[in-house]
Amino acid sequence: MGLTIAQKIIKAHLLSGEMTPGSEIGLRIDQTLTQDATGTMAYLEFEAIGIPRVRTELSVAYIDHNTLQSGFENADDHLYIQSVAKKYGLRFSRPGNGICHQVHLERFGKPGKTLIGSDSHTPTGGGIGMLAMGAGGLDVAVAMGGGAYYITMPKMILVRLFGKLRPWVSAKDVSLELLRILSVKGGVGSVIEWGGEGVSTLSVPQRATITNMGTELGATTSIFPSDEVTRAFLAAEGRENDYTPLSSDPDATYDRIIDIDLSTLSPLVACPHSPDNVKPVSELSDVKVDQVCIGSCTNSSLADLLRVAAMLKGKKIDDSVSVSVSPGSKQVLSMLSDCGALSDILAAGARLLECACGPCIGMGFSPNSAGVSLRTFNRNFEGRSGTRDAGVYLVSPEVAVASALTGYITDPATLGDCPPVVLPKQYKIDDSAILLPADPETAKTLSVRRGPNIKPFPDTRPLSDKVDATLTLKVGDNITTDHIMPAGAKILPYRSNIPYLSKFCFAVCDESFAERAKAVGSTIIVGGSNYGQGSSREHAALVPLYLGVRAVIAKSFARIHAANLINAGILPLTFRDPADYDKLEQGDKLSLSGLFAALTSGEATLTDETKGIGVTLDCRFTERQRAILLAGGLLDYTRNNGDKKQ
Ligand code: MIC
Ligand code: SF4
Repeated sequence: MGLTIAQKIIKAHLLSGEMTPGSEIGLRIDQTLTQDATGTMAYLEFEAIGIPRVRTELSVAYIDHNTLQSGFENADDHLYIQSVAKKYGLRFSRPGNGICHQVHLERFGKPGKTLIGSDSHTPTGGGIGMLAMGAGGLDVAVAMGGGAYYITMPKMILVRLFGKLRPWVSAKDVSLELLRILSVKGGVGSVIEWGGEGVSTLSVPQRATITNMGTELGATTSIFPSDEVTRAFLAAEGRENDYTPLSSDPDATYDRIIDIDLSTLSPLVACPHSPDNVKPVSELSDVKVDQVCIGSCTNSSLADLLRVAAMLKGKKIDDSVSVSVSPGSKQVLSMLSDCGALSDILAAGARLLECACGPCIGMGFSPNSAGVSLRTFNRNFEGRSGTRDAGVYLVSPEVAVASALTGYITDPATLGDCPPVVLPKQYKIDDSAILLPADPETAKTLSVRRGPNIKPFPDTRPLSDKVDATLTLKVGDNITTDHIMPAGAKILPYRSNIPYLSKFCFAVCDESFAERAKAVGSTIIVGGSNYGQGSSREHAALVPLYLGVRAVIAKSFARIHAANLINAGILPLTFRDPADYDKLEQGDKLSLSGLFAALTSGEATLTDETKGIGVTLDCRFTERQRAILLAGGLLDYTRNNGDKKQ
């Protein structure tokens, strides 16, 4: 039987398991990436595993999230990561060099390779035919040490593209259209593969926008074929040797096929507070706009910003709108500057921010109170921008600029002809901001710089047979990791300080949660479906661990978060009958007994002591996951099993 693109890469990297959807597989990982907000913890974990040098083909540590240095914390963490990279054999991308996903695509990604990154938008690499997946920091640490990365063998969804995008319609609209069709949970357990004759009409930056936002569907990853368009992109980056063609077999089979005719799409907008709350731009023309942010790993390529510059050339941004532009990389910024496009952007009245995540993660440029912010980003979860009552709308660069010019959400087609953008035959290559590691001999003599912000990993404990706990928090569907462990400029500097971070756990939903959890000492959280969607931050598991959370019971979980809970030694359990969710109330005293037997039988009984009722829970885990849970988390499991000797 023929294979899909993802199945081919999986087959070539399979270390354990069967390629049957639903079963656990272990993959050899060729490349890893980290960013600084998750990287500090990932490298502390890597150090704790105790391996002298990374064992991947390539590992890169990027600094792109915590670049606002309003105290010593972020600067200290940068130095820590820089010193770790030098000692343990990683490349180090300096602050200002760009957003990890954009830089990795430009300088390091290779078709057919596996990549995991401690950032949920790592699937951006699927734009050049990589099997690129987001993972928790601990999983990345293990992979850096040469260990396998485990996922559930995904189902395959093929999105067949026909036709060609019309002027003013962009790759972002393709992503939003798929979110409209599938919702934020429609991709869970699947790889989204892009095919059909329309693929050849899309450039690599457009493909990367689309694979980037596959994350918002909950997909394991998204991937495009590697074809002549990929070759031309790699050649323009001076890396034609990294090209390999890659396509699915003609007789490959898919679990689902979705057809999208590119020529029928119109500009779309994701309204607050979810990326799947999608409406046509034409329905939103009454919405007054206060702020427009252009950038993020979704839409900050040279192609995107050349379009922005061409649209702004000779025009003025409306007085009522504040506009920021954050180029995705130093390469993009420098080329914009060389060709004069940057001057067009500045002359129109936009503010230039550094090449980093910036406003996307609430690192500055928060909107005014109750403000309307249009962003070319990928997430618009409540509070993420740093302003609790702001309304964030996700749009293409074209809609962003049109709206910045008029002050209202605007269909760019009303502006007349779409200015053409020509991509360069050659990108400007300057890797001077990517520092190389020391050679193995010198590395032995180097020490790691650890600032006072770095606090120890939270205490773990092996699983006990009985857990008595209070239902300290009950939440609804689609709870994001931004709810569980908010980010933003005020909190992000403490990503290596779990005790401090814990004060903000769930603050978006319930400000007193952290206090209550601490007071009761042992907590169970109850959630709805798709619990833990969004980012890969393992802090959304480590902080609950610190606060005494022993289990999360939900209708269903997002992939990376479920793995992070297991890695932290917290039980992710699901309701056998989702209707039982309604029977449990916040404040109830709960108990889970006979857990060792439950791990074997796959079924646990929760007793609600307050109500005097029992509820059946699904407790099915793979042998490896059971062993991790019993050991008290992946760190203890890895240490006990001597994975470092691999
Ligand atoms: C995000 O977009 O939410 C982040 C910030 O990039 C996260 C990682 C983090 O929380 O540090 C992600 O997507 O994984
Ligand atoms: Fe950075 Fe935003 Fe991309 Fe996350 S989604 S990596 S915060 S730009």
